[in-house]
Amino acid sequence: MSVEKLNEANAKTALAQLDGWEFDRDGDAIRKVFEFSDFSEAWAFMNRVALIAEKSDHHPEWFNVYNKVDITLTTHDAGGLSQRDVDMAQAIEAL
Ligand code: H2B
Repeated sequence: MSVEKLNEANAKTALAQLDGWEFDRDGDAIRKVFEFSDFSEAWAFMNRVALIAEKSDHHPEWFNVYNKVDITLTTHDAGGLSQRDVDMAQAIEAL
């Protein structure tokens, strides 16, 4: 699926509405670190994100240690940040 990279203005507007998400990789990605009470809670969260990712065919780059889940969203097909990343971040926030 071809997806367009968001321009800087649209990316900033989108990010302003996403609690705790920040630009990474010179604006080509967005990132947030989630913290839970323990590994079990973190893993439960990751399971739910994984279901969203498979359903939307859009997959996070993520890193987990114990109770922390560090998520980076970028669109490889677009070579940067796209609406798909924003949609994914919103879906994660809605969990
Ligand atoms: N995930 C992310 N984050 N970016 C992509 O460009 C992407 C993806 N592309 N998941 C999808 C899968 C693509 O590889 C398949 C073929 O649609």
